[in-house]
Amino acid sequence: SPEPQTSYSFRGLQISSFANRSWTRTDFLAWLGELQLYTWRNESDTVGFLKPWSQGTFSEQQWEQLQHTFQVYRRSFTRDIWEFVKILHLDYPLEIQISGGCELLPRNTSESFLRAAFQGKDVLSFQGMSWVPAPDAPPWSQELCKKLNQDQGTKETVHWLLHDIWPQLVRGLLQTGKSELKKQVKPEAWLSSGPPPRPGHLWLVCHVSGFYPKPVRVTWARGEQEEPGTQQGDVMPNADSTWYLRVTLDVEAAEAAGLSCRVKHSSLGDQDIILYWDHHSSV
Ligand code: ELG
Repeated sequence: SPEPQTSYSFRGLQISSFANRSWTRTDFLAWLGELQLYTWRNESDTVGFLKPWSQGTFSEQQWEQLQHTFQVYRRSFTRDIWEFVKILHLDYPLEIQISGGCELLPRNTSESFLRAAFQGKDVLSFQGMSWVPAPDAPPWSQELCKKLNQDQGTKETVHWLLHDIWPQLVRGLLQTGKSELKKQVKPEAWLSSGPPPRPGHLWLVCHVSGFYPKPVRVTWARGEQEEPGTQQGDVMPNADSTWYLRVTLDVEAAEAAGLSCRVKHSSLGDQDIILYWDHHSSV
């Protein structure tokens, strides 16, 4: 059965667009697991909370300090890029995406990462205590890292964010957001048939909808035996922040009898949902 979600990863994303020498914008978004907790739009001076518990267990003052760090960073980053573009003779428009995150691990340890992409391709990441060019990055990425690595103060701040602040923030969020993070919603499931893939065959569809959290396992089976040709679709969002999944099977019409669709989800405990094709009326 699907693992109960015990580890939550924290993910932040910075999207910076530089259209020309004067037009630029930077937006930030951050998630804990599948829940978006923060948004910081270019137009805004402050980081926006998307949940009442987004501040975690940080005090007002700690949060102010953290936000101030990000305000300074946003201004400096934009200035830096304008300068790099001049020095390196890069062409507009440019898109920079910076993603970072952390995962709490057993025994009070954590793992963090920070990397940057330029025009959609990885260019550099932060490793240990320094900036490192990505494999296959353009040659100027070396120069850039050399330059960034000269700023000891910034490297210390990045290290502090990755290894102290983010894990601390996540630990707090697991407390303040406990009830929402523990939320369980049971799926509904139903069967239908799709357009026959070829003569003499049936296209069986098992729909599973309305579940939360996201991890789910849906299989077509004959008795206890999983059917080999099972095709799992992508888990898709419903509008009410639950999830939807369809799992299909192409079978010879004569073989459809005896097949069943089985749904395992944390909200169901051990009571898997089992739907039998034989009992399905509208074949
Ligand atoms: N430093 C001010 O990433 C993602 C979170 C990073 C947080 C960094 C925060 C530190 C900071 O804002 C800027 O530094 C001065 O003031 C500091 C105290 O406030 C210290 O005293 C420091 O020693 C002093 O220099 C600093 O200007 C920094 O360079 C800002 C941007 C750093 C940065 N750059 C970056 C650029 C990261 C990834 C990728 C890229 C370029 C990608 C592709 C370019 C074409």
